[in-house]
Amino acid sequence: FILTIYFFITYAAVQAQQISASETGALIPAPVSAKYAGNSYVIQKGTAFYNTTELQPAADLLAMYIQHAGIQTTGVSSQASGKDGIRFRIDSVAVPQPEGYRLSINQHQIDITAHDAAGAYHAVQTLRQSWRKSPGKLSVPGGVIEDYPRFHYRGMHLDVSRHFFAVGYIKKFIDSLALYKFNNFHWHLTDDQGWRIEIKKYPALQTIAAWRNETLIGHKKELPHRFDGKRYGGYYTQAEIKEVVAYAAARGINVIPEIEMPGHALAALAAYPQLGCTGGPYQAATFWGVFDDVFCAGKDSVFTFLEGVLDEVMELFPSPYIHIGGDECPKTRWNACPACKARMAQEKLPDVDALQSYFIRRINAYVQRKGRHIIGWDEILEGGLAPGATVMSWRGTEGAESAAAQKHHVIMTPEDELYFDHYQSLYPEEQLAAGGYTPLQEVYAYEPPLKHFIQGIQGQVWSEYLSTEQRADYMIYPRMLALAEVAWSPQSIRDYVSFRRRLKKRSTAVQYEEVTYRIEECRPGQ
Ligand code: TNX
Repeated sequence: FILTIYFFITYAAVQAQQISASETGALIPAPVSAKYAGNSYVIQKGTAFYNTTELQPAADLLAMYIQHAGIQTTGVSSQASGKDGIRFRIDSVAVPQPEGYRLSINQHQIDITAHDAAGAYHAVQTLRQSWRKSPGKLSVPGGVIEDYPRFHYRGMHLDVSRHFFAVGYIKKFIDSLALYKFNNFHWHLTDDQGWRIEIKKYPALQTIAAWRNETLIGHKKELPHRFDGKRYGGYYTQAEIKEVVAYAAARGINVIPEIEMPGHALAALAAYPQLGCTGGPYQAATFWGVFDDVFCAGKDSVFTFLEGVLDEVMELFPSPYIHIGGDECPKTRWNACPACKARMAQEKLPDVDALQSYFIRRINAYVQRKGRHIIGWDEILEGGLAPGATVMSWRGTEGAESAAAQKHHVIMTPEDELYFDHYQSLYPEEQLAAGGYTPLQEVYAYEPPLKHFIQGIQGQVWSEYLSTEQRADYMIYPRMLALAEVAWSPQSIRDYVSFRRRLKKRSTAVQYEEVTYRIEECRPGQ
């Protein structure tokens, strides 16, 4: 009987929300407020655009999406206003929240008022999620949407070291981040298994560090195809990196490069063995893990090398933040290394944790001299935090609390809830994953601690088991959409039932986004 009542209540709630879901146009993340009324605006051949100079890039982006939908517009006019059409303007009084926007739609116009350039990009993505396609037409429901983000930093990470993903995939991923109102792409470019960014000063990073011996890949049997007996890996040329950074910028997304140090450095050591404590020889790792051979903290040549790398990285990435890794650095080699001991004596460092802190502080000072800030995983707290460093807190909340107490910025990246390399169900058919169990609902229920101190949240996509784009998509979608709503929408309107219904609508848009969504209640492959 109780069950019957429970089902009835759930059913009634679903019925009630179905109405509101059609009203909210199935937007993900849910907007702060949406009131639908009046007639739709129809975008069609010849639709005019009006904008202010500042919002030209957002207007261009919208024009491009419309064109991709098969409709020729007249292009973006520099006129500030006109009678009929799509109008962009900036007004930080009418829309006081950073990244905020207001969309006002009737049969004559789409009026976009944005707090700033970022707000205009978000309005464009809301339109892109809202329109309904018919031949030669896109119709956008009439009404007013007011919207702004809950968290200032909304990020997704992608590991391209364990498996290399082509530029085309990276761009598709970035476009998808924009669609769901993320504003940062954390590009994990180096690790033990491969160095993925061209550094002109150090060519062996391309000829050696970018490749691992595929015949030795530990779990090769469980992974499909792509293993053809050749060397395995790849890297992005500097021209490709620039292309990706520009592509992201045109969608309002900042790209944060990560160069791992002092640990997770085996691939770089394979190329330049003199940078390790023992001098090698080393090989790029053939399986994920934590390895004893790391950059030697006793050698000045290590800092010269890393500064040379960072010089080129900072040329390529305008990001105010540069991620220097800092995680999982065993101190086995440092403990046995005369150069490290000499450094500790010279700098009066009490222990190897302090040596790690010395390492990070020295790199931090270099990065700061160039006007940038470092981000590191929470191990950078060990032995004392470098001034101005932002902490990505992945191992529970202790690191976050300690960093916040020291008035440092914190981004929550918790492994229990936001590691998308974990299993999504307990079905035995699930594709091989790193371990862990993080179903969609758990991501959706995530609530970060210390709201006043944290800048925002980020999802992690570690790729040891993601040997193909399809496998990566399967792990990313739809969990990334749940995270988008946690990061953007007010907590008070978060509602899993509504989210699931909106998600179902979105997943019918598969072809449009060229992404295969994993629908949670289905078994894999169904
Ligand atoms: C931990 S979190 C890692 C990665 C692994 C991941 C697997 C962190 C900073 N490092 O190297 O790929 O776990 O879930």
